[in-house]
Amino acid sequence: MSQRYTITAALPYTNGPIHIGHLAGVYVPADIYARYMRMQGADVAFVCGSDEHGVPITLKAKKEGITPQDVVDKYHAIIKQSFLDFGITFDNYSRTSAPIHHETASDFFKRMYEKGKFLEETNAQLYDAEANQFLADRFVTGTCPKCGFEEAYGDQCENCGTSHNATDLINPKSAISGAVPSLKETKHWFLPLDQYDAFFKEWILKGHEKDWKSNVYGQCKSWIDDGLRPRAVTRDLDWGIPVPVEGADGKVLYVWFDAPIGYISATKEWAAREGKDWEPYWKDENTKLLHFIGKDNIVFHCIIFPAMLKGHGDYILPDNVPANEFLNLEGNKLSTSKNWAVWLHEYLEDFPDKQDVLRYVLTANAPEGKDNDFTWKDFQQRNKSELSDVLGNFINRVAVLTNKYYDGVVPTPNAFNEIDLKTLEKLRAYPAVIGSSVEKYRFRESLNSLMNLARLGNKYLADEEPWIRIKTDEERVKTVMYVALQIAAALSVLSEPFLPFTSEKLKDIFKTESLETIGWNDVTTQEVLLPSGHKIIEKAPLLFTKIEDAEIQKQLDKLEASKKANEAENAVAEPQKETIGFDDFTKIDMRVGTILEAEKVPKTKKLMKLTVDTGIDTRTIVSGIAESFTAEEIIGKKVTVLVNLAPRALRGVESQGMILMTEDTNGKLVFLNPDTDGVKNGETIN
Ligand code: B3M
Ligand code: ZN
Repeated sequence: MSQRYTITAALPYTNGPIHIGHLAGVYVPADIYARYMRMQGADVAFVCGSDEHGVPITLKAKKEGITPQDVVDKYHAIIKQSFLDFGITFDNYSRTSAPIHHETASDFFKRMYEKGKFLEETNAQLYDAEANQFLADRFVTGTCPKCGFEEAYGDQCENCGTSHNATDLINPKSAISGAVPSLKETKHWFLPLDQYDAFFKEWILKGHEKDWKSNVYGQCKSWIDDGLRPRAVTRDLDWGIPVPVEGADGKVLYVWFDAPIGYISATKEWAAREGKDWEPYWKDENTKLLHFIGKDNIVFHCIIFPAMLKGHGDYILPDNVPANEFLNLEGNKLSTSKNWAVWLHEYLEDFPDKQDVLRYVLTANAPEGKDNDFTWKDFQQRNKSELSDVLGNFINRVAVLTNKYYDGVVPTPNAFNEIDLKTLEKLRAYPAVIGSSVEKYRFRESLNSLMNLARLGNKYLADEEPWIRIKTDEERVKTVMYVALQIAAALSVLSEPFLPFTSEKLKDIFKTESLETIGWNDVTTQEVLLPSGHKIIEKAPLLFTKIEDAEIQKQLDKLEASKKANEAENAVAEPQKETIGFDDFTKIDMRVGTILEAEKVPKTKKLMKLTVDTGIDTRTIVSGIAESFTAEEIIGKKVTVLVNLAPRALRGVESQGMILMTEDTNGKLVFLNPDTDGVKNGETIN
């Protein structure tokens, strides 16, 4: 019986599309792992789905003036499609609004309730009297009691990861009205985490010190050491799964109670579709349950959900929770609300055939042990110097030379010399080397090993120089090309978890579909992967094409636009200057004028020399507007001129006044122009 794996990837909140931070932290590593395990012959259920409840959805709906259902329908469709197009091989992508999930989550709660696993308590909770609503989770922000971060949510601080109760926040503020909340009594059901203290000490502190990642273990230890406290698992909200017990009208399950159960519902839905039994995937002690998540979800997957599973009693516990740290983008934290992100669905529009380039870069840069940064320059660079120059180059050489020398037919080798034997021996070691890194969740390392195999191929060809030897020793070249072809065939198999689209192309190039399938371990055990006489493709497509500077610039411009839009949204007007008397004001002489001529001041970036008709005279004014306008577009423009400003010399040109300007949200200058034809030059402004 093959090893069974239940692999879950965090259910994305359906309040926005997927971005590269989600991909690097969760979905790409989870997919590599699932694909690899399937290639090992494991029995895999890889499940995910949309997290459609919770305050983030309600807030988004409020902001856009639509219903929460509209929000989740919109983003569920986008997310599901983009995962598919990106080659993430979920066995099932479900959603928490599905009836099977409502039923599963309700039953789960009821069972725990009946077993007396909750505390029922009435106590004071934060309340927004203006909005007539209790404030939980993201409906309230305040200062984190642990780290002092000022934007912590009611249930969690995203800065230090701590999970707390909303009443723990210092200086809480309603996210709906901005009001300072009052307190109001309400009844809720609490999961008494403190009662699980001994269990966690045994299970995590003793049991997983060695095999869990140190960032995950460390966070868990700190919570357990701090002392676990009861957590409310119900909320006074109208969006979510109704609390299925009497006396709970108007209450729903806390989103973090229902969401992880979504993994179970997704497995059930999948099993029903496939005619399988879902239960062994969640109840058989031999099944390995793995949760791929980002670091902000650690407490929920290592403490709260396991306490639920344990309290319920029928379920296995996670074997590992390989959480990643965060990916930043061009030096700044990724943010859905600030639109500081590379959105997957937009990436796929801009780079429709480059899924693997992004998969590659996100894996090579994965924030495994610490936060990491994605930059577009690095993306462009790695596509060139790693994917094209290393992998693409090797495959291209092998395919081209095989066609050139042997009409695309794998030659029959002669006796192997020591270098050939060493190379083949190294080749056979790769499945274990790459695989053992994957099994330890070291995906960067495993990808690097895969690339080392391509490097091995390149070095072998560079040392053996078949393109030179062909003139003197045709027999030797047959052996060399044969060995190189074996490496290429191995790459077509071993690249599959990481670069699935490339792997497909490689299989086309080397026509492996006409052979018996080469499995992961066959690379080690099979003497021959591509037999002599086997025919490969005549003209191999390029694996990786160049990414032009203009394409990168377009992406950078998009980010710049987001930054500007954010700055504009958050811009606070400058404080008012000191009060002046009316007399001071009357000293200022402003007139309507017209720009007659304009030319850039040579050797300056910003300055323009203008000839302006002020109605009093025609004079020269030097103005710093050359970055915002061309000369042609401003000639003839009506402007406001401060005419009695003391003249001053700018770059040797005397400026006799000043043109009044302001700035738009993109930082572009705008004239204060009296835009009426009837106003004559020289008209005073007061
Ligand atoms: N939706 C949080 C998040 O997207 C949450 C994960 C649920 S996993 C059960 O970060
Ligand atoms: Zn904190």
